Amino acid sequence: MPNNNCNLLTRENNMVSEKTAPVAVIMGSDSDMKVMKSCIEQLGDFGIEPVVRVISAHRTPEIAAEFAQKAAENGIKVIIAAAGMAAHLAGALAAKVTLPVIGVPLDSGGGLGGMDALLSTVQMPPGVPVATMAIGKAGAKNAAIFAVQILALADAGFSEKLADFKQDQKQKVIKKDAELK
Ligand code: C2R
Repeated sequence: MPNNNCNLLTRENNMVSEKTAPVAVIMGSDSDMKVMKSCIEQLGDFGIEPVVRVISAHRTPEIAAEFAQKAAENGIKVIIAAAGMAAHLAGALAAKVTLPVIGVPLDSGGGLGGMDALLSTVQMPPGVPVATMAIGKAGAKNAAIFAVQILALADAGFSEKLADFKQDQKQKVIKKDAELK
């Protein structure tokens, strides 16, 4: 898995780090990390160091089920699940939890530009929702913000950080506009 600054929950030599965090970022492959880095960084900007795992509903179905079964008791409040191609990861996790699941469809270069992942993530049957973001980097970043918005419902500290974030974003656009004049 590519190096990154977040604390990973990995299975190496049968050792599993027991890190806990309110947000988990799960991706179907380490090849998704180049895009999902922006999600992890955005969470970091809000002071959240997420649990990060590579888990595949297709390739490691037992681990996906085990992760979902233990997510709530491990302190996770929101799950972000990102995958490309026939992206069943978010839906498979949503099937097993009552926690909110945010799906990020990715363009993994299969020739369909991420539309494959978008449709497989968004078109969930009634009763098993996945809050689906835009394809790729924008969706990855928005997934982080949306997760914080969910946490902010019960945490005024996050509400304040979100208000600051919006204000900062607004000021950046106003500054760019002024620079054109
Ligand atoms: P590789 O690059 O490892 O071949 O993966 C991954 O998210 C990745 O975008 C290619 C793509 O397959 C996706 N993948 C899924 C699932 N597991 C892996 N869609 C799943 O369980 O849905």
